[in-house]
Amino acid sequence: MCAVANDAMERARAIVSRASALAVLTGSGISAESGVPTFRGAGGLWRTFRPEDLATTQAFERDPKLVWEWYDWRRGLVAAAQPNPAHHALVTLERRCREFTLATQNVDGLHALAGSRNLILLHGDLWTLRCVTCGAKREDRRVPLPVLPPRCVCGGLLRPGVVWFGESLPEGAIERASAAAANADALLMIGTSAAVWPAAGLGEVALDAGVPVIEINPEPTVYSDHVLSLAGRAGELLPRLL
Ligand code: BJW
Ligand code: ZN
Repeated sequence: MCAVANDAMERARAIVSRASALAVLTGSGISAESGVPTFRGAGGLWRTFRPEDLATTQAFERDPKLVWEWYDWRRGLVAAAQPNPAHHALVTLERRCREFTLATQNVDGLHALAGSRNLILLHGDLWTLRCVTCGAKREDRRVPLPVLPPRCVCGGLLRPGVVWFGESLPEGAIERASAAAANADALLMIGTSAAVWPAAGLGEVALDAGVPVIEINPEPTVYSDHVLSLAGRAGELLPRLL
């Protein structure tokens, strides 16, 4: 028996089927059914690890080896994961829409692996390494990395190419995602607690512009009372939405 009321699902279907321009924001919950841990809530990474020890520039400056050991472990989890029906459903939606923008907070690369094209990586990605000295970037998918912490050819430390707390998002990323949310026929917010800014603000951007927002999440968020909320797992509900 599905928890989502049929009329909520029907309303969401009507909005999505009429939309020719869609914006989507995803968070770690969309990859939960692929076996990738979320951050908050039961089993979330921040239940076991402190973000200030592992996901800030200060933590990296203090102990780059410790930070890299954690990222190397996570790279291993993600390397073993495959896109799930929710990632695949978004690829189908992209093919159907005239305009489709997928802004993800995820660093796991599963949207790209599934075949999503117009992607905005708000928080970077796990497979890009960046030199803290010369700024050079390189892709490295080896798991585990042979030496921790890895070093650049210039001798500088390489860091994970992700966005830590207190850091700016990649140039232009939030601006492009905001423009997509404000100009879409609907915004889908999938598998995010909407606790982290500025990504969480995309829902407000859409609501302020009069764009209908559909949320898919088994747990309520700050948006749930203000949008069309489908309570359930993305891997089940997104394919039904199509
Ligand atoms: C399912 C499911 C299933 C489960 N199906 N769903 C304004 C106000 C307040 C604070 C700030 C602000 N502006 C900036 C800040 C500070 C900070 C911030 O937001 N802090 C808050 C926590 C208070 N933001 C920043 O520092 C950002 N930078 C910035 O704004 O720069 C300018 C600036 C700096 C300083 C001051 C002011 C301005 C950068 C944020 C970087 C976030 N980095 C991380 C780590 C990335 C690298 C890594 O992966 O290691 O990004 S933290 C972590 O949270 C990760 C995620 O992308 C992000 C969001 O989490 P997400 O994806 O929503 O996951 P969860 O676990 O929270 O939620 C999962 C959801 O899925 C749950 O709701 C489940 O129910 C659901 N779910 N199974 C569907 N099957
Ligand atoms: Zn370098």
